[in-house]
Amino acid sequence: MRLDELELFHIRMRLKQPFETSFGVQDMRESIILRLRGEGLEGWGECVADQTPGFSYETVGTAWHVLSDFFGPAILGRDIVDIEDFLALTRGFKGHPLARAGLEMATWDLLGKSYGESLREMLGGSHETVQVGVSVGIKKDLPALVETIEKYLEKGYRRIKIKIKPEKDVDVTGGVREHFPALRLQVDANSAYRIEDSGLIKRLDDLDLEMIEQPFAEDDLVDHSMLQSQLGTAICLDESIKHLRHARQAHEIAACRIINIKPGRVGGLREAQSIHDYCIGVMMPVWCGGMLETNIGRASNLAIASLPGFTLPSDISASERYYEEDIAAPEFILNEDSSINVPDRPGLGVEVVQKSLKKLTLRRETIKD
Ligand code: OSB
Ligand code: MG
Repeated sequence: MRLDELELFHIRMRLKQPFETSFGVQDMRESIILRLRGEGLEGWGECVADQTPGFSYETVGTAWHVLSDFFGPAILGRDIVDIEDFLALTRGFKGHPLARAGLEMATWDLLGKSYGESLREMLGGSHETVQVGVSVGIKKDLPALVETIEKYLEKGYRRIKIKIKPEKDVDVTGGVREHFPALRLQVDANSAYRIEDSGLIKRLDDLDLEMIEQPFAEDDLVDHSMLQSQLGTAICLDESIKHLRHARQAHEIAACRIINIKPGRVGGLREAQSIHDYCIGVMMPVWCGGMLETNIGRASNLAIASLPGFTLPSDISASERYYEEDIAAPEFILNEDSSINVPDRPGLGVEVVQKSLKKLTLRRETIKD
């Protein structure tokens, strides 16, 4: 298949509720939607870089630059048969995993449509539904947090993750545990602590948490290992794992017992699949993290989370949790058993709603070979 044209759409969408993490509050989310054309077909992708470098050093601006000046020109006018061909064309470039993953997603969608295979089938997914939970942002106080959690439990979610940051950690988490003694509960610090805070983190150890996600900075693998050796609770790494080799190194020095796989963060679905395969081999459970995606990215996350090693509930909530209006259909709904169905139509299995995309687009660029 010859790759003819790439279009980038810088979109901005208002979240239904502001989402607060240790690195900031977000009420709008910006991202880049990609349309890749070839053989009369179109593949869609979503780059999960945000407007600010809070979660990752990448932003909409840096991703736009590398997609438009490097990644796009490297693949346009070229013929590809499978995803390996795409990877070979972009292998010469360093870094920028979020940008790379957005383009890889569009390529998978295009290949899937051309071969008549769903992304789940192409990746080797074994489940038709994926167990999911909700990631709840930081709230102003404990009652507000408890009320939010109650609302999600009523909707049918059976696993809750709460975001924590200094001053809003042990007491808040302890309060939630008191209200919901049997809840599958976990926390995510998004790198807000340092090794000096180990005493504080250890106080979370008695709260019967499923895991403590990314307490330290992304390049602090050794410090995570020191902390893990002093905890009964599993550490889960998110930001720290950007390659298969990070997963291997984290396992070898026991820096974590669980990995959150985000295809964007690791540069794409192929790398996500490799990490998954490695984790199966060393019996490390994995789950799929979220980046407040539109239904395009959500379809991709569901496909990867259908692989057999994804044994813990993923941060993939129903569409209605995120935006008033999405840019792709159909919307994803929560099943009674706290699962979401994996799309089974060719490629990602979602349709872009042109009217909504147009309305939410701030800037657009077409790149031809
Ligand atoms: O650390 O998992 C994270 C959202 C943006 C950036 C980082 C994270 C998150 C989430 C949201 O937790 C999960 C979702 O998409 O529902
Ligand atoms: Mg996280």
